[in-house]
Amino acid sequence: MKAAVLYQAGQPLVIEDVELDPPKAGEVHIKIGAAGICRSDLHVIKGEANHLMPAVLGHEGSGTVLDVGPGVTRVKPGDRVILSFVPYCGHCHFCLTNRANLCDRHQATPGTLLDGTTRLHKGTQRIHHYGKVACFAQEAVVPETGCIPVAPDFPLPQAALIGCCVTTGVGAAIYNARITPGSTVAVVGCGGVGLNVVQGARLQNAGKIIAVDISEGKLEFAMRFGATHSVNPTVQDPVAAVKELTGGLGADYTFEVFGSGETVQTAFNAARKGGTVVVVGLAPAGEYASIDPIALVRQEKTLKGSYYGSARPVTDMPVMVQLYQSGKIDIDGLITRTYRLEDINQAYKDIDGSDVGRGVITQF
Ligand code: COD
Ligand code: ZN
Repeated sequence: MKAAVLYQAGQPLVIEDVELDPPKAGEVHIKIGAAGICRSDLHVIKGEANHLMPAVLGHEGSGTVLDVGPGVTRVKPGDRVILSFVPYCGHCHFCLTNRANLCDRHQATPGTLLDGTTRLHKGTQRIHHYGKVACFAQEAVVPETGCIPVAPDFPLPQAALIGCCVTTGVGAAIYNARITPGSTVAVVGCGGVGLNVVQGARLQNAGKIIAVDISEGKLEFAMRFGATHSVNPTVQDPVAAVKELTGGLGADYTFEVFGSGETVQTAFNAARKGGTVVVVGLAPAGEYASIDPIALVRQEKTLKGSYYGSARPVTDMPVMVQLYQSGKIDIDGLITRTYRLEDINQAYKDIDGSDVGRGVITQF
């Protein structure tokens, strides 16, 4: 089958034939239907995030079950599924305490399936699976716990986006921050994930939602997704602008949704006394944010991370499906460009385009 393989950071992805072994116990063989172009893969492509190579990237995916390995009970051939990039073991401390997004076994097996081996290879060379999804390919083998069934007619691109940007962004707003009605919110970075933080804040009935982004196009998107104000840091100081829009206080909740030390500082400094700062982005390895410890204590700010929207994929992704189907969140409006798998390098070149909400690969 065809896959986009990353051999070395800084190099383009290579579209080529690779071998995919059949699913083992507890695993599922998937025909990929859609794969989103998320910045997290780009962090790996650029070498800003470390990963075992060679690797098939792609962690925002959906598809149809082709066949299942021994013991699989949750899905059967023909089922349509959202793929979760944090499948879980069900036995570790975090799974047992309702935080499966932090599963120990998942984190201890980067680049492989949960048993520590790969199904992808090219002859004797093994190829790693990014996020246990590896959906920049025609097919994938994934753990059963990474499959969330949807109705047979649920659209595959929308299902893929629920697999990452929707759940990560909306979840950060509703499960992690638990934004309260009428409060003020600032979202630093309004790409695919940040726009979902914006609509998550709208869903929580936030009073003011301030979008902060260096791209005018993304700011326009944010206004369509529920932002009430926009701030461009290339034109004005973002911290001063957020303070001015919040009566000099700073925002009740701020979100960092780009992944850099500088934007973490912006989010921290733009929060009011007693405010909550939620960091969603992963800054490049080795980069640090400088936080004033005095401000942290004397201003009683809360600084917290959020991974996968602090959601429990198996129970919370169906919630996202419901929110979409009842018109409470917009996913259609995010999908601005579709691509063929062979055009994936172009799709990553387009990611910063002002008219791009989310690119999606729909032809494999
Ligand atoms: N100030 C404000 N906005 C900025 C700045 C800045 N200095 N620099 C860039 N931006 C904007 C860009 O213009 C863009 O609109 C936005 O930030 C980023 O959007 P995208 O679409 O490129 O990125 P996303 O939304 O696909 O991904 C954002 C993440 C933060 C999720 C990603 O970058 C990341 O850090 N991922 C690692 C965390 C993780 O693993 N999450 C789970 C899988 S996604
Ligand atoms: Zn992602």
